[in-house]
Parts: sequence; structure tokens; C-alpha cells
Amino acid sequence: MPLGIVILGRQGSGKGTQAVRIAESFGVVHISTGDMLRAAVAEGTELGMKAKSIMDSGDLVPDTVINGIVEERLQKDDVQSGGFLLDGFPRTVGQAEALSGYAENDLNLALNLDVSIDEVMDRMLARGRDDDTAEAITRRLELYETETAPLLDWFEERGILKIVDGNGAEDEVFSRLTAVIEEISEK
Ligand code: B4P
Repeated sequence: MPLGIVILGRQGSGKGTQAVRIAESFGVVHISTGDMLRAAVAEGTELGMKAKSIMDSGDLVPDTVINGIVEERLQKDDVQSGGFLLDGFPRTVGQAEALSGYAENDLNLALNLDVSIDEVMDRMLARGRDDDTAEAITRRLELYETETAPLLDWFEERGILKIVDGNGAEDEVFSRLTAVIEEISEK
């Protein structure tokens, strides 16, 4: 059975950084909703035009928009044969419910990359992406607490949540994540 993984964590916790390495190492397809949205912005598509101002302010793109994009991507052949690693999705209970509607049986692990607020602030300010202004970062962290943190209970109730310490060097964090994924893939 191919692996089905979601990676959660505060914005700036290193989900994207680690997801690229996990996908390479375990052969799963990396699906980043943030990357998909940034690509749509760069291409100037209708979705990109709608998403740009939402992302710049630190708000979340509406569930109805994101859910459709992810559902379509999960149906592609590469995902069906190789499995998936969802990075940055789900971010709300509505998104988690949509995901369980189209992939519940394929989901084996929810990783939460745990990094303190102070540390993610520093990392995002150092990263300096268009949406990494102090106001947008504050807004994203507020939304994380109200919209995304409740998902930890949601995945815990389903018995698939693993919390991984995301502090420290990239290689150290990757080793911790690898150990958890290997344990699951051997089951
Ligand atoms: P995302 O693209 O998902 O980005 P992110 O959460 O800000 O960052 P991530 O956790 O991936 O951290 P990274 O590896 O870059 O979202 C961007 C926006 O898109 C959202 O705010 C929202 O508007 C929209 N969006 C996306 N998905 C959505 C959804 N499902 N629903 C609604 N809206 C959605 O790491 C951060 C920095 O730290 C990097 O500079 C990295 O080099 C550095 N770093 C990483 N690991 C480190 C380590 N161990 N030590 C030191 N630095 C480290």
C-alpha cells in the first residue's frame, strides 16, 4: 500500500523544507498547497489573482477553492501508484473533513512539526517571502491557533497523529521524521 501522509505545523515550521526531503527519500508525491497557489499567482491565472491578496494578508484561501484543487490532484496516476505527502493541507477542520471524504482509507500518518512561535517568527522574517511581512505573519499565527491547531485533536482521535520536534538543524529534524515514517511503513 502506498503511504498517505499529511504534515502539519505552524507557518514557517519547516514543513516545505522537510516535505521535499521526505518525498525524495520515500518516493511519495509531494503536494504543497502553498506551492500550487504561488504557481497560480506567478502564472496570473484566475485562481492566482484571487489568492494573491489573501496570501499577502496572511489569511487562508477559502476551503471551497482549496478542497477542489487537492481532490483533483489526488486522483492523478502518480499519486495513486506512489502515495502522497500533503504539505500545508489540511489547515482547517473543513479541509480535513473533505480529505477524509476522498482519501480516508489512504491516510496513514499525520505529522505535526512542533516549533515555538518565537522560532517560526525568526525563520519567516529571515526567509523574506512576499507574504512574510510582520502583519501577515502575526495573522497567519493567529489563524494557526484558531483554525489549524484543532486538527491535532481531529487526527489524534483517528489514531494517526505523531508529534515531532521541529527545533534544531534541518538534518536532525529530518532524522526524527524519517524514524517515525519508517516505523509506520513497516507496519
Ligand atoms: P505555505 O506555503 O504552506 O508556507 P508556510 O506554512 O509559511 O511555511 P512552511 O512551514 O512550509 O516553512 P518552510 O519550509 O518554508 O503557506 C503559505 C500561504 O498559502 C498561507 O499563509 C495561506 O495563505 C496559503 N495556503 C497554503 N495552503 C493553504 C490551505 N490548505 N488553505 C488555505 N490557505 C492555504 O520554512 C520556513 C523557513 O525556515 C525557511 O526559510 C527555511 O529555510 C527555514 N527552515 C526550515 N527548517 C529549518 C531549521 N530546522 N532550522 C532553521 N531554519 C529552518
